[in-house]
Amino acid sequence: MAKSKYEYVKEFEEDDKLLRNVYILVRIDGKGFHKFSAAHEFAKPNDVRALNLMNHAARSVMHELDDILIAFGESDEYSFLFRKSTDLYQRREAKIVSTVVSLFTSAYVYYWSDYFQDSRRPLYPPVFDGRAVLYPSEVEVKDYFAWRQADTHINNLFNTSFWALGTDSKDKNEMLFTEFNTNYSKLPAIFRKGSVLLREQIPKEMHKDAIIPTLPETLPGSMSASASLTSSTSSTLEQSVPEPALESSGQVGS
Ligand code: DGT
Ligand code: MG
Ligand code: MG
Ligand code: MG
Ligand code: MG
Repeated sequence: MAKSKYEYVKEFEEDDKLLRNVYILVRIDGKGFHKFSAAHEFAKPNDVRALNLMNHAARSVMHELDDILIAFGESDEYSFLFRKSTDLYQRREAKIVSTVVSLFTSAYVYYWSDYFQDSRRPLYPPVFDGRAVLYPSEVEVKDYFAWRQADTHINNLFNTSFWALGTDSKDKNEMLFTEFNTNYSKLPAIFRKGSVLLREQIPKEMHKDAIIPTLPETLPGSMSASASLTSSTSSTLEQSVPEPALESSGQVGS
């Protein structure tokens, strides 16, 4: 077919291919969820329905995009790590980020009523933004997840104390325990540590539907929504994220 005289406009599109052979990390975050959580009366400081809905939306993303190895979620955000070798959309940044954000958002709305059973849909359309960051090695990847999980912990300790005390406090753990009968370390792990989704290695010939990522009950180390959490964040990630474990079976997730 002959080129139309209009086709030159295609030349205005910019090449946004991401560097090859490095990890692609996509993080999405709810826009204005301070307001969204108040409008929908999320429980304070943690609403387990909202967190489980986030996890379900992230599972949908991992189900669709096979090259995501691990995902970490907390609050109104989720991080997705792609394998170094991914050739999804020839690594075009806009295509990758927009697909993750769109799929996450539509799943969030689609599954809303499964978690908020007293309402058919949100009061207004939730919005998520997204960005891609490149990390050259496992060192940065581990530190990235350690950073996000430290954020979970710091925010949760602050928020738990804040809502219990009505104010900040010097010795939060002690006050929570002695005055509010709350043992911080016994709070649900999903509140203190966030959630991890791991892709389990399965034989190639199995149908794609068989690999819907699940939330494991127990993970090596401490990164789990429900397992008992003891070791430090960084040592946990060392066990969960090194490349051999990501690229091969067995070490993580099952
Ligand atoms: P942004 O991201 O700059 O558009 O603004 P926000 O308002 O989304 O702020 P962000 O992302 O830094 O903080 C997340 C907000 O969502 C924060 O105000 C707390 C709220 N949020 C997240 N999860 C929960 C929850 O489980 N319960 C309640 N009550 N609030 C939550
Ligand atoms: Mg923000
Ligand atoms: Mg936000
Ligand atoms: Mg946020
Ligand atoms: Mg098309």
